[in-house]
Amino acid sequence: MEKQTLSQFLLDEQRLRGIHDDEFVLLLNDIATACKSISRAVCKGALNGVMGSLECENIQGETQKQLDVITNDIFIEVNQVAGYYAGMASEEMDAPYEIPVNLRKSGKYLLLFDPLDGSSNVNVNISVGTIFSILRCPEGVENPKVKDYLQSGITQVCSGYALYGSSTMLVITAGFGVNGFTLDNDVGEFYLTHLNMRVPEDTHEFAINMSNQKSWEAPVKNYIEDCLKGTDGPRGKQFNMRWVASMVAEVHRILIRGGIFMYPVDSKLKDKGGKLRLMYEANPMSFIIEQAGGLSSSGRQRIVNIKPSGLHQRVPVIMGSKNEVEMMCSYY
Ligand code: AHM
Ligand code: MG
Repeated sequence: MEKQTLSQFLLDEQRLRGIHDDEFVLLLNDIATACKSISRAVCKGALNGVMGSLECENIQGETQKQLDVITNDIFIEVNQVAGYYAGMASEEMDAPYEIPVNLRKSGKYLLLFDPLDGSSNVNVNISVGTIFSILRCPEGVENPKVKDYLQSGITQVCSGYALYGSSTMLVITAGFGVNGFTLDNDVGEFYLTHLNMRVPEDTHEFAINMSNQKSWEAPVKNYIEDCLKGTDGPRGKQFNMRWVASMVAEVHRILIRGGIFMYPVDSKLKDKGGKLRLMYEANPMSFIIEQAGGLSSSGRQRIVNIKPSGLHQRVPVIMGSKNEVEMMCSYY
């Protein structure tokens, strides 16, 4: 079979399945262009002299890396030109970004993103990624305010991530399954390589930052304890553990071979509500995982059902293989 580029794939879906309008196909091409550009910036590594930290912190009080800011600018610049968006919001910006007046074209959508997730890994040459979520802009709103962005994950039109790993990949869903594309650097195009990705329902692999163990809440402690008992314990199997500290890499591994990813709330994070951000990380990744047949929960409810109360809100995250997430949540 001929190799299909991202655009050819989307146009085929439009023609054969009647999904996506022209604007949506073009909009995803712009997302892909921004990710290609970020991929180049990340791949150049120390050659560009931008691997260090900046003096400033983002709204979450985290020290920003130079690349956090550079990739944030790339994502805005590439995606604002065509006029699909009424506004944008990012993990790296305190307030929503207002589209400059000369570029405003009554865009239908809102773009939310984390331009460089896992950026603490960038100095040590470990995979990082970009995560994005597209929402509809409420009808009649031309200059969206924070409240216009506070929509539950269930309303997402599209979400996805780019993984800058040993190869660069773009994985997307628009509510019709999940498909993965690999960047051919010689041609500068994303090609379809992973059609209709499905998360295996069972797993014996968990991903959690074990160094937080003493601060977890009881259900998480009990669940992990049972996993660690191996073949003699209640789970009756030997578990394996992985922790990249890069959510995109973790979720991608789970899409390929199954697993459960957890960033629970712990006593250190209690006031914040968790570590991961609902709008930029948890919701877009939940949409992907659920579309691939997996589950995503805060432990107490489906993440995409959470009614957001703030743009930078944090939530506990448990996602991955269906049967394992169900098992984990039964400990709550
Ligand atoms: P970031 O958006 O500031 O990079 O933080 C999110 C990242 C996730 O990719 C990853 O799962 C987690 O933080 C790692 O946390 P820890 O440093 O506690 O291992
Ligand atoms: Mg992040």
